[in-house]
Amino acid sequence: MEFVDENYEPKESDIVCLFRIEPSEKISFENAAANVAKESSVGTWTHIETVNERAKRIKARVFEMNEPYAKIAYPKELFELDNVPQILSSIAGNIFGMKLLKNLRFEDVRFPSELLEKYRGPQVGLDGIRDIFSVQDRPLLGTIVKPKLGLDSKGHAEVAYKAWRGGLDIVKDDENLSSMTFNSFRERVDKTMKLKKKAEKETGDKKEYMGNITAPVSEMKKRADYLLGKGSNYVMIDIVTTGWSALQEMRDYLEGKDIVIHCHRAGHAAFTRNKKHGMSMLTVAKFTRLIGGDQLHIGTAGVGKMEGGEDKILRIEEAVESEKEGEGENKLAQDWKHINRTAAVASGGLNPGDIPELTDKMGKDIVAQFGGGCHGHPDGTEAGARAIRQACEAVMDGRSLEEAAGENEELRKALEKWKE
Ligand code: RUB
Ligand code: CA
Repeated sequence: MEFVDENYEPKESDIVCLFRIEPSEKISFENAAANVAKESSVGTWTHIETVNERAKRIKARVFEMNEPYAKIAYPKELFELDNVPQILSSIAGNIFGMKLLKNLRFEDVRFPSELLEKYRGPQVGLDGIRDIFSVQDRPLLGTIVKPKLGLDSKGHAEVAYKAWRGGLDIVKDDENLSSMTFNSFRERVDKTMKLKKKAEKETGDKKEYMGNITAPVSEMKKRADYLLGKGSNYVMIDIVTTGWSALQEMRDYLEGKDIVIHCHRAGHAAFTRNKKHGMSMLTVAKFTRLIGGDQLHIGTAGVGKMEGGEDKILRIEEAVESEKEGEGENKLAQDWKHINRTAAVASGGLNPGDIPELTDKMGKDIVAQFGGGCHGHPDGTEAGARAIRQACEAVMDGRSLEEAAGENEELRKALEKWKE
């Protein structure tokens, strides 16, 4: 069986993948690419007598090589189209461990229409999220209650209340906060939702709380229902640690409930960070949008505490927020058809002084989150939230932060604390 065919024209119904391939010393690039196509579709390491006509027909084909990149087309028959774990067991499975390869990175993917049709995508999506808050013309602003762990449910709710009062739209749990001995999920939800309503009354603005429901799936369902019962429009899930099957199951479970799924990506960098090996965050983002994550952490172009090149982050933003991705070299452009847009979440080490650069690069269609950059304000959480809101408003009005700081003490103190 031949796995390289540069004359092959990928069909609309194929899944197409872009890989970055580094062969081991023993073999050529072409041979390495052929082995990726082989092991990820129908073949194995040696000639086998059981190969039938179907296997020959549905094998994957390397159809374009631009060393170190290769594009591989996978006929749809290789997949159970509505089963993301199965799809990834093929195209992102055994191949990463082959001795014939020094490094292998799954860079990009394009889904065929027939596959898109099997998925619902985000239920609320970026546009629906903007409608929840009636905020169209600025980034949505949020905070993560800090310390990550340590506060009891009462302390948690009070911090959340201060952040809302100060002008933030969204308050979220941290990725490792679920139901703790000192801060149980239900008690936290009760107290936080109560103060959310109070903050809404006092400010006249819509506020939201993103409770972290991360747990085994059966428990996540109970926790999602609990949040819904308390009037929440949001759930938060750590999608890497809970896994693709969990996200699929939860998206199905929440169908018709008009709830936003906030996807935290804690753990992604274990396999997305190495530029030569693993799977790109772009690919993670495309699968997340396909399944139906409404909000996804994608990084903070140019600023912040987390690793991730600016170009890569802007490419991910395109993948989650555009209706149709633009064509380009070493790129697979998706037409998202009926799939709603996912809101890009910029988070990780942000402070109010970062807002000009952040919005200049990522635009205003982001959910910007500030943990330490809110609660670390010298005058506390409420002042921190005010400083964030003041910075955001100044930037949206085309004014410099320095100018706005002249009129706003909270912003002035924030800039002073976090100046480089
Ligand atoms: C941010 C935080 C989030 C990070 C994760 O807190 O707790 O978990 O955004 O990183 P802080 P990423 O604002 O204090 O840094 O968003 O890159 O996945
Ligand atoms: Ca966090």
